Amino acid sequence: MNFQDLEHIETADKYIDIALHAAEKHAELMRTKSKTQNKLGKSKFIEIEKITIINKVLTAHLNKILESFPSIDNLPIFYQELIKCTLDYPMLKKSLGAVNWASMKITDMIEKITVKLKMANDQQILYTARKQYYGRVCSFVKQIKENLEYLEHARRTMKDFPAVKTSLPTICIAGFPNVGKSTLLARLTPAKPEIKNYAFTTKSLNFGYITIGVKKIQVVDTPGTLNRFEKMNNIEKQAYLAMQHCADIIVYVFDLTEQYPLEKQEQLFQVVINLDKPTYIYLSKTDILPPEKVKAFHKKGFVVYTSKDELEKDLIKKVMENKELAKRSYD
Ligand SMILES: Nc1nc2c(ncn2[C@@H]2O[C@H](COP(=O)(O)OP(=O)(O)OP(=O)(O)O)[C@@H](O)[C@H]2O)c(=O)[nH]1
Ligand SMILES: [Mg+2]
Repeated sequence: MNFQDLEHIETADKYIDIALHAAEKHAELMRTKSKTQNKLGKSKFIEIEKITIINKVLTAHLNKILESFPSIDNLPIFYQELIKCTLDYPMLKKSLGAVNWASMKITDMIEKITVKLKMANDQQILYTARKQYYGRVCSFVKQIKENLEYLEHARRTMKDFPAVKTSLPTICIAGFPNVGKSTLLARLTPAKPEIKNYAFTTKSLNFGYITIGVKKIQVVDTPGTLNRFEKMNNIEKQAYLAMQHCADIIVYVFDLTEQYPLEKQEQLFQVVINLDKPTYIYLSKTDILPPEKVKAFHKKGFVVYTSKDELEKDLIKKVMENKELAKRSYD
């Protein structure tokens, strides 16, 4: 899923300006083209052309907004939850409803006003009808001013959402900062995430893909320490939601080089276990650890992987042995 292509949403005033400008430009062209000598007839023709353009331009812009926003209820649950925790979900729905309402109201008026303009038997009636029409159309657009502003805010937020391929079998890598999560991602996949010798290097989800012939497995490097959900920043929330809603398997990375106390890493491991997903343990940095320390590290009920190759082999096996996951492994 990719929200990068959501188009910029203008202000209400800007849409009114665009429509009026287009109508005026069109009218100029029509004035030179109109053959009729009858002044009233010519005015009617021009006014009808103008309102037709206003209607077309405004409804095209408003409908484009509606079409470009995904139907929220049909989004994968990960994105629905992400929207709920980064945006005002009821306001987003209300705003899309308001744009739809304005578009319909504007469309509804076109027939009535065209009849009115055609029937006008003097210039004054014509101008009054036109003025009323402009007033009402502008008022419909201005009534959704805040909704347009909110949709632009939502678009900018959603543009930065991670592009998770929710249909692929997905492995999330979790663990304390600086333990080697991104390094593991780079070892399992061709991805080239930023790897630095300090904590919180990764500030968004990193993606990589294990390719097995025509099949693919998505691997996600998830940053953050997973505090209580309310205390998490947006990136940590994304990471948690990805683990909760996208992960079919979790790889938890332990680091015994004592940057972070083992006790803290165990606490986070418990949070991950509570997600109730198949979980694998990878012990990083074993090349710089005393072998006895590596040997002594056990977790009841878990295999502790120290080799990336062994881990990769078992992860692929796990995915391919599961009929449902294996079926989803085509991009
Ligand atoms: N010696 C050794 N160093 C490693 C290993 N894995 C990671 N490192 C180093 O540990 C540091 C942190 O690695 P990252 O992969 O960036 O760790 P991370 O968990 O993604 O860190 P954040 O993104 O900050 O949470 C880097 O300096 C790595 O080079 C390993 O297996 N052996
Ligand atoms: Mg990282």
